[in-house]
Amino acid sequence: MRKSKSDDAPKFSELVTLSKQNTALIVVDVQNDFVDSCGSLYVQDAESVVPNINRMISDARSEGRLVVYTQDWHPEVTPHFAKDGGIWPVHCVGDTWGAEFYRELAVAPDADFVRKGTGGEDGYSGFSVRDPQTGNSSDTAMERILRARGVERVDVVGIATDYCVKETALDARKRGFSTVVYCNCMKSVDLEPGDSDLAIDAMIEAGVEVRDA
Ligand code: VGL
Ligand code: ZN
Repeated sequence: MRKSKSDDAPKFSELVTLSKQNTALIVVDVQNDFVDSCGSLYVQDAESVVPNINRMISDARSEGRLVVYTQDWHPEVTPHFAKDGGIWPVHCVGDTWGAEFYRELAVAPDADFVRKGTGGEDGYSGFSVRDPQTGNSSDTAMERILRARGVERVDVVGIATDYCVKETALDARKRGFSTVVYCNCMKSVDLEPGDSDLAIDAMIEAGVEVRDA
């Protein structure tokens, strides 16, 4: 006998999972120098959002969704650092403790990883880096990884709200991805008081959805 239509229809829970399939999670720079209180560019209270980030990672993995981790990954000399003409203390030098993922971050071994700044480039977005001499921008592997998996929407979490999270979210919007950031899954450097609010305003302005996880 022919099955009735309702037998074939996906259950609500299956629909929810299906609708999330094209959503990837981007975990931005949850590294010792930003998150450990001994780190050289410690972001106040960054460790407090790590359990929320881990919950997002675990949900994404249990639904079979793509998780991409970014890492700030600088050479010892780069115009990104104050000692070489930039504004930042030395941080996240490749292959040092400061560049390692924070010990409590749930790192999925089969995930994708994008390292930024490896050739001394500047910039904050997980999608692109900028040559400090020419000012030319070039893409990281991020967009290719997302497109190869048919991703249309990205959830962006991590450090820091006012730099790498913001620039990654803005770049995601520019490239046509629906983009969501979660207030309880990010923290701000706040070089100036209010930078966090300015970053959130800029993201909303660009069409990024801002909410709690
Ligand atoms: C970042 C400052 C310098 C970040 C990276 O991950 O937000 N901030 N380098
Ligand atoms: Zn950096």
